[in-house]
Amino acid sequence: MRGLNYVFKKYTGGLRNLKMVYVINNWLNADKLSHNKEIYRCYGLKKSIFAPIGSQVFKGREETPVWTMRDEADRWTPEREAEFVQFSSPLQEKIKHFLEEGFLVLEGFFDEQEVQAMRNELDVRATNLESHTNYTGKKIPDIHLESKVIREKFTENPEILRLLTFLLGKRAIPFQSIGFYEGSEQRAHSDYIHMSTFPDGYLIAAWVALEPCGPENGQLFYYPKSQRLPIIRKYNYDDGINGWSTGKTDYVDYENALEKQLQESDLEKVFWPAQPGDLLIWNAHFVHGGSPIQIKGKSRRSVVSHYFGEGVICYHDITQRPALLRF
Ligand SMILES: O=C(O)CCC(=O)C(=O)O
Repeated sequence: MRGLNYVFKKYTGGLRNLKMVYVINNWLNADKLSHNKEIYRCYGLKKSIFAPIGSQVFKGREETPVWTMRDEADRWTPEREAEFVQFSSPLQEKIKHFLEEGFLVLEGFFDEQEVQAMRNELDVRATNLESHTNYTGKKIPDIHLESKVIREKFTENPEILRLLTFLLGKRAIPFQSIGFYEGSEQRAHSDYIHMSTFPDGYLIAAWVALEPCGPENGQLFYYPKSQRLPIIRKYNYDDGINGWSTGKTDYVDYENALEKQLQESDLEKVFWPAQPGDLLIWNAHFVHGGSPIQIKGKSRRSVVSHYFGEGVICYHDITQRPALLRF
């Protein structure tokens, strides 16, 4: 089975707009989709767990996104309040900031030794071509699956998981990670077009700097309060979806639509000069990106992990696939 998965990943690039190709991939990964049987039933979704899925399936059923995004009246239920008061008061302030602004920063969350240990994990893979499954050559997808150090210190760090679980309002399940050697130079986007949920909003990300970040090596930028922008879903910009095709899987149209939305808003773009060990946590729909690298080839080692909330429908709107979860 592993062999077939490998062949699929390597050779199906040109066929990836065909829904049938993904159905085959879903069959190959049945063990990572079986949890959906119960979840689909719970949300009244009459669909095979192997079938393509996208935001159009939930059209008209969208509710106000979960409390982490907008629903202020619902934030402080007694249970949540009881858990909230167990965090230190500086962390409580950070949590309030997250609810208003869509993100929080824990400066120096990791000490020098921890940063060095995680950076080594990236460096030892720098010359190992097997790791470079991502075509950019700048990233290692799912580095937490191959690096125990990154998994234990970062992706599955109990302190981080506890905070993310609190912020999500559901148990945070590590879904994927990316180790970066260099800045991504990605245009402004929200992760929600890549990783979506029903009900809305049960995705959260944590990002750690492993060296100083600045204009020279493609520091992150973001737009505080952008989580309140209306969600741009695939059906809002791509009408190429039909019974056979996922529609376009590049997302320039999405980026253009978001850029227009940002220009029409009064949101401010902020560049973040992160220091080694700084941890950034952002909301499902928080707009961010990687700024252009001014000194080409300069490293910007960092790792990001994305987490879904337990028990919701998780899917990739951009490619119309159900998300494969390892528990
Ligand atoms: O690290 C970066 O430059 C961007 C990361 C990012 O956009 C993401 O993980 O969603």
